[in-house]
Amino acid sequence: MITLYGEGRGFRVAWLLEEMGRPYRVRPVDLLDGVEQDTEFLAINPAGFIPAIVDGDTVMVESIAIMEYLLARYGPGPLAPTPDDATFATYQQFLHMGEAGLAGPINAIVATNILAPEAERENWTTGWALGIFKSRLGLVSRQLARTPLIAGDRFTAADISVTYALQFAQRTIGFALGTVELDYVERTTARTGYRRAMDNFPATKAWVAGLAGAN
Ligand SMILES: N[C@@H](CCC(=O)N[C@@H](CS)C(=O)NCC(=O)O)C(=O)O
Repeated sequence: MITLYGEGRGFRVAWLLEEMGRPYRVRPVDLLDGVEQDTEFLAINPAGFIPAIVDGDTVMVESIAIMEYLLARYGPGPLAPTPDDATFATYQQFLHMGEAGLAGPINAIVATNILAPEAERENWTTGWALGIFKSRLGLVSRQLARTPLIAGDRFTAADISVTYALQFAQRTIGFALGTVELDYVERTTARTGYRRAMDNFPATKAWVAGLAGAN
């Protein structure tokens, strides 16, 4: 059975596995407590970040790469359009943009807000990172004006990638999404796979429950 280390962006992986109907177990990793003592996890990912998976002899990090691995290894099924599909390029673009252009830049702001000395919390770099997020969000909005889901009419792994990123921005820096994005998140998170994954993520569930007005 696949072991998924860590919540956080591990949610993308859990959601995908729920949609694919594949069994997995979640092995919690407490980043806030410090991973230095967690020698079992450090043996899996010496760099100490989450998520990671162990699938037989395969060990992997990077949430989007893990999703691509799982879809290629056990799918793809309807969650990943094949290269001959008209939506393939859009799918690939937003699958990666969810992390590279949306959630990734937000990391810089979150880390600065939590870890930087008070006087250094608002700086050029956080402004730059927010600008990157907003410019990519513009592409998301443009696409959602054309299609109900990010790569067309069908729910795909790119929706998992982008939905996670939009919620990450909402929940961590209180980013106010527009109506089009809010409606989109409502659509994608209404899925059973989302709810099931959330039920396997107690720390995330508790954190989200503590945030006023978040879904
Ligand atoms: N690009 C990576 C980002 C991973 C990432 O930023 N993980 C966070 C938690 S969601 C983390 O482990 N932060 C601590 C660290 O990077 O040391 C991915 O998509 O998996």
